[in-house]
Amino acid sequence: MQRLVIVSNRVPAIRDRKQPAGGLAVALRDAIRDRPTLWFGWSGQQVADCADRPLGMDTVGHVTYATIALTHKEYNGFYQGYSNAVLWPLCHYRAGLMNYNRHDQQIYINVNTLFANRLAPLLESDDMVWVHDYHLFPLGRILRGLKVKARIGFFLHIPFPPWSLMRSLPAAAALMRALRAYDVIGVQTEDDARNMNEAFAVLGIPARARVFPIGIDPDSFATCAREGQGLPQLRRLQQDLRGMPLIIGVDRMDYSKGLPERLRGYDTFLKRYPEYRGKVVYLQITPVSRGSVPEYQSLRAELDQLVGHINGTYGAFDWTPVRYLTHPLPRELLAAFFQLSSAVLVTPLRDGMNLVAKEYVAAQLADNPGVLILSRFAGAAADMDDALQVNPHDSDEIATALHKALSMSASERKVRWERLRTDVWRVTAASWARSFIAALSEVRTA
Ligand code: GDG
Repeated sequence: MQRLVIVSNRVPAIRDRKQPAGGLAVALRDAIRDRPTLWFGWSGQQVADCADRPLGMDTVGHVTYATIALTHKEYNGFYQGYSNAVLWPLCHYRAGLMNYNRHDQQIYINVNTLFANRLAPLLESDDMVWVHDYHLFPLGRILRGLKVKARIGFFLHIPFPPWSLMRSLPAAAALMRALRAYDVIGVQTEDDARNMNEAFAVLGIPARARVFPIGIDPDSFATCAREGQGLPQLRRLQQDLRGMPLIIGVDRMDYSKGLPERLRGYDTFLKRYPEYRGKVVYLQITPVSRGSVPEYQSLRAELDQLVGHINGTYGAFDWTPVRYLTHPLPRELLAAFFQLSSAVLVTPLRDGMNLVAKEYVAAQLADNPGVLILSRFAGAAADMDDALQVNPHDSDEIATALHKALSMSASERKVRWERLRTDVWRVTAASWARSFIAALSEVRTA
């Protein structure tokens, strides 16, 4: 069996190498179960200068992890700067939030070159190299420049915008040309593939993006929900609810997730349907992420303000309309909260896929499933017609969907959930990885 080489910005932390917890690691677990694998990427550590940074090597079973530290300067320019403050907003259709400068762009190229230089000597010609995400767009081209002959594939986890928007990135054409080095280019949805292929066509680049939608491991998430039933925090929340329905939201704190829009939707809901005041609880779990990028700091301030406004306007001495957390909860507890809730709000303005939507479906029980309220602009919406789909910019539509979800008959909830469930169990993390690897293994090496 050929060796698989995974390259991603972050490599699972040492404590997660036996039992992965992160999304990418969980997604790939099945695909690499019995395949010799090398996983290369950033260790998560920052060092003062680049003189002394050996590759960290650690082998667990048949997977070898090769990691490298970044300097503070590289972390700021490559990760916080170009990846998260230029490519992330642009790919989420938010060119106005780009914080572009040539200096960070050069550091981005430098770090991709560093990755390529350190990875190339580890590669063999019949390896299958699978590069992940926007941090590493140019990696394949640089590896080819180092005469790497192995097959190299690339998967983009986030959306890809139309060329008319993409070209606001000064180096957009170079970035597109770099993609040509990959033997297989994968994206999440038909929309993303259409946009990327349009850009290739405009630039006369002979490359083609294909769709490989990602999924979750639904059995293991359902098991999490079962295991969470014994947790004391679940019982405490249940007692606290005193029979009120629970609405839930779980998102990294990111402006792509439509959090202010969602809170405005809930505000409109309480305004338009006063009969729900004092009769419903909305729990929003929003672990802080990328907290040193300025846009994320202003998002946090906006959310603090909106939550305070809603609780101050509608709250009572014995009722808090929004419960808002900014720290992560254990996976089993999340899954158990999903099962307890009557509805979930997943309202990104743009999202590559959105795994929370799929996890919510996986956590439900057949006799009393909750309702998925889902933005049309999440990649997941393409295959989830039975969710209540909303435009997150329209707070009235969110309010109407909440009302519909909380008043929906059990039979309609079951019918919708059964159909959503079929899809969540059909396209899984394992099937995603298998089909990408199959596509890569069909490529003939040069
Ligand atoms: C990127 C793309 C694409 C969240 N809070 C907690 C927690 N989470 C977990 C969720 C879920 C994961 O984090 C988030 O995944 P998403 O897909 O929703 O979003 P991104 O992080 O933006 O992921 C996205 C994905 O890559 C895969 O290709 O779907 O579009 O943006 O698993 O459950 N987990 C725990 N506690 C929390 O508080 N344990």
